[in-house]
Amino acid sequence: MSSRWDYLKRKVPSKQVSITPGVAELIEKAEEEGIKTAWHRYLEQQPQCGFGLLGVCCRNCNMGPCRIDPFGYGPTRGVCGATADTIVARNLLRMIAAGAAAHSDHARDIFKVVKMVAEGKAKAYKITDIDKLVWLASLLGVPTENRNVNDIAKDVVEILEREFGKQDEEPLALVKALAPEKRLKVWAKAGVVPRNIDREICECMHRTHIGVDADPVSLLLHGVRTALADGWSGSMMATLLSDILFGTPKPVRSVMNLGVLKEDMVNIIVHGHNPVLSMKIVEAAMREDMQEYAKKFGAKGVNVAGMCCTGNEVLMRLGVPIAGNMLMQELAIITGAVEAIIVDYQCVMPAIADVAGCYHTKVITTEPKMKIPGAIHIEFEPEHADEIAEKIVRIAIENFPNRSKARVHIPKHKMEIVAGFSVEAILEALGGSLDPLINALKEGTIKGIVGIVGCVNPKVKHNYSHVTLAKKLIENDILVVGTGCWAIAAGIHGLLSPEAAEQAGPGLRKICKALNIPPCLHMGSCVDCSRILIALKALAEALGVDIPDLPAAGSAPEWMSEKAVSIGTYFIASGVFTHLGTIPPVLGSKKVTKLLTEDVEDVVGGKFYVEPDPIKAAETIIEVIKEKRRRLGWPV
Ligand code: SF4
Ligand code: MSK
Repeated sequence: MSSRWDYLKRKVPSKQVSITPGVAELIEKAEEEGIKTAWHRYLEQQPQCGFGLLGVCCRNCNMGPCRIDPFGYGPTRGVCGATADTIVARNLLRMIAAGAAAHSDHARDIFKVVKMVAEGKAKAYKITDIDKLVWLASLLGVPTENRNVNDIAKDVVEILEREFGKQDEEPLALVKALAPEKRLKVWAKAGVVPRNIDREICECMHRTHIGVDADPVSLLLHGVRTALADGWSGSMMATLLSDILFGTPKPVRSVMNLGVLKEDMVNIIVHGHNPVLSMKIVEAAMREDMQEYAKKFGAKGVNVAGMCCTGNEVLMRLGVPIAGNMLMQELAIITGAVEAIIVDYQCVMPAIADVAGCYHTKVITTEPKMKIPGAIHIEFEPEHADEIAEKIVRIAIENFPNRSKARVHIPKHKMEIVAGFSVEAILEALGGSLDPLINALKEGTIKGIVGIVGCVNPKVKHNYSHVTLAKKLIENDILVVGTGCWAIAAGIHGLLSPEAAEQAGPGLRKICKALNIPPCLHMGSCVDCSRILIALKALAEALGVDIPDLPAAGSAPEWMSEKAVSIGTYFIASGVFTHLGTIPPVLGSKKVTKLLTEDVEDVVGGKFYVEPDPIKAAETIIEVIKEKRRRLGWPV
């Protein structure tokens, strides 16, 4: 049976869909070989459903699905009587719930490994950053003096376990310990202090069930509470425990883009978000015996490259090169040079199994909660991490002779980068104190700080907004920090190297050169947006102000995931003016749109601003930063 694709024979305008070198040539290779990518499937989906785009479609019960006519000619209420305002707010709340669940469940998985280490049950792992454990323990009121590391870790995990399960109305322990006093007061006044990660997510699902919460204000406020549970506890926990387990990132040199794949080596890609197995895979692959084993199969050795945020995690701690961001996962396989792609979870397209089926590539899923038809499933067990990692590396190596050399095409492009700017690393670069940064901000040498985060999305030109916005901001002496797929876009396009300081305005350039840092700082993976919260808190407290007073902003220029909705929401709730470059599905309700882009600022100090054009967005962000500087009495 011929598919719609065969019928339409649609081609992707390969040179127009991305600014990233190597992408167009692999899209063209895919078309020559009859393989579809996300860009092709995006074309096939056109026109996308207008009701869905506006957020006015509801299928929360079986009286529906219902949709509201945004122009007022058709139905104005669902069968149950829900209005567009209710439906849009409910849908958004479910997106926040899913995003917060993804981050926080990731935290739970890391938590489980740390707990096993503390109990002596996961011999493959150890507490690497003891200072960070002691710091966290002190914040949580756990005694640390004259105690052994595992005993401290046991007490810490006992407190963190309650973040998911406690039933009282008290704030989450990490929120109480880490959020600025001023923010806690604002959240208490708005009634949005999070109490329990799982409870807030569960309550999202309850409130959005047929016949429960119909008030958009009440729904959105619970969205804020849920997102705060994610940012200041779930994601925060994932970051802190990953640092404790694997070490807090320090600046590290590496390389990014598809050219990191090697023609004469076994290429393994680690993809997803959780580093617990991928760290072990990198260790196993780098072992001398595995490198030798690869030679037996005709390769020169084993090369591991990262993809998306698992890539960011292993890059920051082991310097592993990154092959690309989310939209490049299929392209990496289309090079024909990947022996195995090992995935954990989140942002892994099910389509990679189909694409891999056209080559010799093995897709290996490793998490009990993430399986893909057509993939091999080798389940991760922390107690046997080393053995599982070795088994996977061997599978990849043994697959090398199956590679069809005639079909290999690796784009040559790659870019040198420096990544790994945790808050601690930034402090160290500043000489151990925030003072140089604060003085630079006060004088106006650096005008402000913007966190750019989030995904890539075939709705917009791949990596264009990420790079354009970042360039425009640094030209205007605004320091850019960021995470996730933005960080990979910035790296591929040369913004993560100290030499990129040449592209910055005179003030920022001077500071970057003095400190030998890039003007755009790679702070990690999506869950590491929590690092940006800690940086904002430190700055606000050092200046004696609240986060909304800082000359700072956030942006997700090409976002697509529900996690990004949760991140954006905890940014605004933490007092950050937050730009979105792709339009969220809320325009079907004027009320919800106004609440998110105007009214919410009076409640929590931050708000959303939607602008697809990155140049216009940069201009607005610069104006917002100027206004904040004026209010602080600092030169503009
Ligand atoms: Fe329709 Fe209401 Fe059911 Fe939604 S909850 S599908 S609006 S009847
Ligand atoms: S991987 S959530 S596409 S940043 Fe973190 Fe990239 Fe967004 Fe996934």
